[in-house]
Amino acid sequence: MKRTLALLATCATALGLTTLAGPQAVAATGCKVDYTITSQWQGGFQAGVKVTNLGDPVSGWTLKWTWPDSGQKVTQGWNGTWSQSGSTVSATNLDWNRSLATGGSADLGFTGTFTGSNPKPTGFTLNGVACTGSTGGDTPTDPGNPGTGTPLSVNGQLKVCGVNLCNQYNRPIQLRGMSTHGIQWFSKCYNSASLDALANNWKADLLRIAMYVQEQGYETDPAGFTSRVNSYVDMAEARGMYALIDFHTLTPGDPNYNIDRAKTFFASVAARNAAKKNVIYEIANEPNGVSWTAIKSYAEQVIPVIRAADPDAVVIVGTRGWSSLGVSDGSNETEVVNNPVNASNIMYAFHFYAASHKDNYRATVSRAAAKLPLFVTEFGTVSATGGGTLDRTSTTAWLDLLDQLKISYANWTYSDANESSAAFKPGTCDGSDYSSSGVLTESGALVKSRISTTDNFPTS
Ligand code: IDC
Repeated sequence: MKRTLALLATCATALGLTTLAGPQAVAATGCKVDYTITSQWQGGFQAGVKVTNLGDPVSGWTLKWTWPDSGQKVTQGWNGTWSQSGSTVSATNLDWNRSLATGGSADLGFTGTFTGSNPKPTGFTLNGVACTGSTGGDTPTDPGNPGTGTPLSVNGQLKVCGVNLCNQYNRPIQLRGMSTHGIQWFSKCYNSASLDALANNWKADLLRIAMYVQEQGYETDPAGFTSRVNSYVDMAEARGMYALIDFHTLTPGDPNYNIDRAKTFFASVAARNAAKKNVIYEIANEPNGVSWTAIKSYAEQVIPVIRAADPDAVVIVGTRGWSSLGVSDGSNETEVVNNPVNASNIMYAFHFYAASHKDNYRATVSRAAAKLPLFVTEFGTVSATGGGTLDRTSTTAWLDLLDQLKISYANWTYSDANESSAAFKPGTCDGSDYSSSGVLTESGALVKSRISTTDNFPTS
């Protein structure tokens, strides 16, 4: 009897050990959360939530917390599927950020409302495990770029590597920023105060300088517009932002109509800005009513002019059908893939207006991004007219896709134009406040909430 019992006990121990197979087979868990209120206004706020997995890799996750104040509510979140039940918030991974390696992190964010004091939450869990590495509630991290660097100082000279835009460490990055409106009309919106706000409050990485060629633009005063563009390049550089020089051809749609002007203009701005690291050249805004071969021929004449003066800068080529990769003309990206511009260190422009351009355009970008370096040099949250109703669902789908693919973008427009694509309410540029939420349109608030999240540029 005694012997049997002893044997059973031994077996049980052995079985237990077999089941556990040693201490290393127990899944290691742990996490850390950095919760930062990035801006706050009357009754509303925006926060960034960075969750870092300190345990074994996971391939699907849910982050939860409970608000200490019952008045706090998430109204719109990004980079996850968000819900709130009572005072418990949960955010579950999207397809593209489902995997978190050990030490890997996901950057989430949301806008919310509050009553009372808006305390920071505690009690974060990742897949049900408490995030004891949490800094929530006490040490907010810098909502800006990590370290002391600006987007420009961290990334330095850009280059195209594979299908990506890469920084000085040859690592893919995404730049997020704003486009001016036509500088012939809205120069009052581009001054020290507005560009300070763009860099420091919006935390933009990029200013696109939209220099129309027609419509009272460059053709009416080449020297004057050239010098205005140069001064905006300097203002962006002084604030650590990249500057995208946009030769804003629109009507007529054939860029070859302006080829002599383009050669003169780019020879001048490329020579003047060659030593700078913050300049990107966009040689034709939106070719339309013209074949890809005609656009390619234009590019192959203008690019050498830029290279002769500024050999290492990235150049962006517009595409057919208002820079839709041909889709708006019934074509698609294959015409470019099969017949690319004969030049290196170039990218192709893709533009969209969220209320007009939806799933079939997104499918094209998803496909094309595997083969072509793409840069969304212009997009709107509204219809292609620049007006109409903001399409929040489509804009969010687009920006999630661009984030996932690390495609850089600039939003039309950082201006107070009386149209729904403008970020500021009419009259804003007559004042000096470009930072408070009260001056933003619905589009401005949405785009700012996306642009102002932490960049996390790789630095090695
Ligand atoms: C629009 C402006 C509008 C102006 C019009 C013509 O928002 O105020 O009257 O141009 O100059 C584009 C173009 C961009 C358009 C924008 C909205 O690149 O110049 O701006 N858009 O229509 N492509 C698709 C949309």
